[in-house]
Amino acid sequence: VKKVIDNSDPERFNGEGVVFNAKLIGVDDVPEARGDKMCQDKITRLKAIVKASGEHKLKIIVNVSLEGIKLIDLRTGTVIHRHAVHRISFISRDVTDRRAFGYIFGAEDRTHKFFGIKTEKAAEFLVLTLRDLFQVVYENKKKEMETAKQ
Ligand code: I3P
Repeated sequence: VKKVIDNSDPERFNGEGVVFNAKLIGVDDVPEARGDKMCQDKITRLKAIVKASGEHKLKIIVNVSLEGIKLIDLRTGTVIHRHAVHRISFISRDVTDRRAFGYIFGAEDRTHKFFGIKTEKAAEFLVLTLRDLFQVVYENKKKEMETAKQ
């Protein structure tokens, strides 16, 4: 039985959250926390690098939950990256490829890392899910602050 995901249900990010099949194009440092052109240049570059390597991109599961984004190696089940929502500074579509997008993560040491991802279906689904997650986390935080004030 196929699990039906209600895309308007804010509770869908609770617990295990939602998952997407994808591949990791690559990861690299970027100088800024945001920027469309910077991200487009970076994803183009990362695609060229992985192509030139002749290797397959790593198959991953992108897990989206209140904990943030987890990138999991599909084959081994190992979590290879964990990114809390408040540290994700930018999400960028790849305008040349409907199945690709990237995001920027602000690390503890204040460097910015770009993660380039190729989704199995349109990247739009994942991008919109992330937008929703940010909204839900924001609303939760707001409620928390209001409760704390009372
Ligand atoms: C593959 C083709 C696939 C691509 C795959 C390539 O090349 O471009 O579309 O998967 O990448 O190897 P070929 O047609 O020469 O077999 P994606 O579309 O998911 O990128 P991969 O090897 O990195 O999985």
